Amino acid sequence: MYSGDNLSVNVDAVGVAELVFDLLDSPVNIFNAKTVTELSAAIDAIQQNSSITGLLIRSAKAAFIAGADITEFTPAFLAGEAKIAELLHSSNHNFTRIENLPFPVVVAINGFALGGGCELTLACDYRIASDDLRIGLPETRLGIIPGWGGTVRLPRIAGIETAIEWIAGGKEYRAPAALKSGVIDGLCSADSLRETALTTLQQAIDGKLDYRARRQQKNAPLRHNTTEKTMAFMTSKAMVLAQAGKHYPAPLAAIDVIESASSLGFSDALKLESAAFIKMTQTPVALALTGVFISDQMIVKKAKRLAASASDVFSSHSPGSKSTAKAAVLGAGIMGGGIAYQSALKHISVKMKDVQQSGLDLGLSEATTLLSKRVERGRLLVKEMAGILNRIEPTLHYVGFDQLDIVVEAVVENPAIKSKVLAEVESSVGQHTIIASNTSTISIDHLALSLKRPENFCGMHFFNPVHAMPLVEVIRGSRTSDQTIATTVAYATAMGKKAIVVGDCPGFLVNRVLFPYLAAFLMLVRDGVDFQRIDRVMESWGWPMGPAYLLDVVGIDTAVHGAEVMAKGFPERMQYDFTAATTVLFEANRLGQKNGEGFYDYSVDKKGKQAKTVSNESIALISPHTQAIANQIKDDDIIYRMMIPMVTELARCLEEGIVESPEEADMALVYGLGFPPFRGGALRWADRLGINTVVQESEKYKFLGSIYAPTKEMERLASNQESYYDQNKQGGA
Ligand code: T1G
Repeated sequence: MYSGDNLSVNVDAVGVAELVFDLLDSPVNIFNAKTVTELSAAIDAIQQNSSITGLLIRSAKAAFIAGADITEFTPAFLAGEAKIAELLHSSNHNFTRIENLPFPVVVAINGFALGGGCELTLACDYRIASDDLRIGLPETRLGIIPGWGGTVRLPRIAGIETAIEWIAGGKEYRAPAALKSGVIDGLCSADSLRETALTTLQQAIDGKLDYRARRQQKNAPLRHNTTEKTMAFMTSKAMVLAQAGKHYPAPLAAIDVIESASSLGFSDALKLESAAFIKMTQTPVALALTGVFISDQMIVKKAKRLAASASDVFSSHSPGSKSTAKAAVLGAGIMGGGIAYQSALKHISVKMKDVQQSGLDLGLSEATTLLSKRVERGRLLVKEMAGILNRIEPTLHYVGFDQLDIVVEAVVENPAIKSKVLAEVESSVGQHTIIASNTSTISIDHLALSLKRPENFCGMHFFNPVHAMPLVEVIRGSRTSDQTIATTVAYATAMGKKAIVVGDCPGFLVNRVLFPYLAAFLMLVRDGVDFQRIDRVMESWGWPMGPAYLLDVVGIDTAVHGAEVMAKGFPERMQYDFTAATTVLFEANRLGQKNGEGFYDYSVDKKGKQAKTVSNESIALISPHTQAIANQIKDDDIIYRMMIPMVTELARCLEEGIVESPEEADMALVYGLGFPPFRGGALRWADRLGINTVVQESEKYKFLGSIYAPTKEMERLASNQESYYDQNKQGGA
């Protein structure tokens, strides 16, 4: 009856129509502009056919619909409010037309039904889902709110509390939770989904189910009494503000819409939603978070492509399947133990070698603790725990190393010790075994000097704690082969990590840009700015922790050592010509959280967490090395003085080819350092400010040292008013 590239409609002999989504040349169904247009034409055809008695909507793909096409967002958001209103209207008009058809509409939902995909299901009369359902409204995670009736229909279908939880939280829900909350009406196996949905449709056609009553409920104001409503909104707003924080306005905006629209009929409520949606699209946060989504997809895709060219031991691996890969980690310390745990968790058998039994015991007990926490949180069954632990094989010897696909060296960060261990392991592994060094600063080319097969060697920089930090930097030395990079990326991906390939230099990408930021901090302290104030300012700017706190968490000794390596690598920029607060603390044996005292003092609180308190001792130690020249400094100056060296070093890494693209550069900071996602990355932040502003600000601070000197490319971009991101695609500004 209707046949487009992305969807079609057929009617059977008794008048039951089926609208089937099956996007051409796309692995998932999404609402791109073409699909919206086709849907409109399909509804026209349905409306014109008087023989139809009921409509079933379903997908021919492995998932239902993953929402609006996010790649179309930035140009749409930048096109202005009138254009966005037009786009909203097209889909809303489609959905209300479906909702008002003169016969019942049932949707069969398989797999993902997210964003606009979920909103389409809400416009239908009955929702039947298969067991693999993953449904939700993730819009607030993109800095916007549902725009196709989600804030209006969901509270009217499932109640205010559920709507607030789903929309403000932006999570995906599995079938049992969706059924319990009343969002879906029935559940069945994937095999019987179409039949079950057709049966429901027939019951509605036969008058056994009152679909008209459902429509009435969706069109009317919400029925809760006023006190109940007020309470629900007040408590949820307080909770959301505490959770999302001031930098993420969308969740609160969504609750405001639900609240204001609750006493209105459908079309007025929808107008409110559209207005609020448009407002959110004009925030920098929406552009940044949309950009982060697109960059993330690009990185995942690039890693998948690389992994596919690797030997198939890792690339054949998919979640739940048994990997045939054999890996090993050398050193059962915090990093080595973490790598072994993460491998085992993701179904990869791993040997964990140490020189001491006590080291192995510690590595295993760490893994056990992490697994127990997962069990406590309901994310793992006790019976699965033993299986995971059994995948870690502790050993004191190199027996069986000749059979391995990859070995990760994770011994102490000392070039001499690492070189010795690497040479030793190379003599025990097979000709094709890949050796990766988990180093945070030491040059891969330097470490490769101790090896006979440098082509099989690369860096694999994990971040601490391994299980929690998404990033793995895969470092290509000048003699590393493509195959080595591909297999290492495949391993990192199979471990559930985001792999970004970077070039070899001291600190690689993330630490190379972190150290100038930390140097900026130490200069501010030298110039008399209270380190607690700097922490407050940077945390309020969006960092998960300020620089002093971060240094305490990393370890003052580690930071001092890292700064020495970086100063040697980049003496023209990264050498200090003053006594740094970190050096003073290190000499006083204040090593940070690890020994309970650093910039701050630490004690274990009731929940077993390290709580920080002001330390008069550290202040007394540091103050003789400070000069009160920055007394008048404003918060904005602190931000510029901290951020410009980071942006500049990141720009330099991009120019030198240490990292291939602005997307990877920015996402490495988001995944590896917790750079605030709502700012979209350091280069995107610079784009937003305007590179000319960054260059002008740099000028003000150049007396502080060459970490503030803009690169040639930054100057070029500034004078041509260009940016790192293509404004129309990725919305940098
Ligand atoms: N837009 C554009 N592309 C998308 C997409 C989307 N919504 N969803 C998936 N893709 C692409 C993805 O980039 C990849 O492309 C391929 O599909 C397979 O995805 C008005 C405002 C659905 C959980 O936030 O979370 O609706 O790499 O490899 O791991 O209210 O994709 O093959 O070229 O990630 O199985 C709300 C976003 C939009 C969902 C599947 N929707 N997608 O994960 O496969 S806002 C979302 C995802 C909205 C209305 C509004 C995931 C997935 P390529 P994949 P996966």
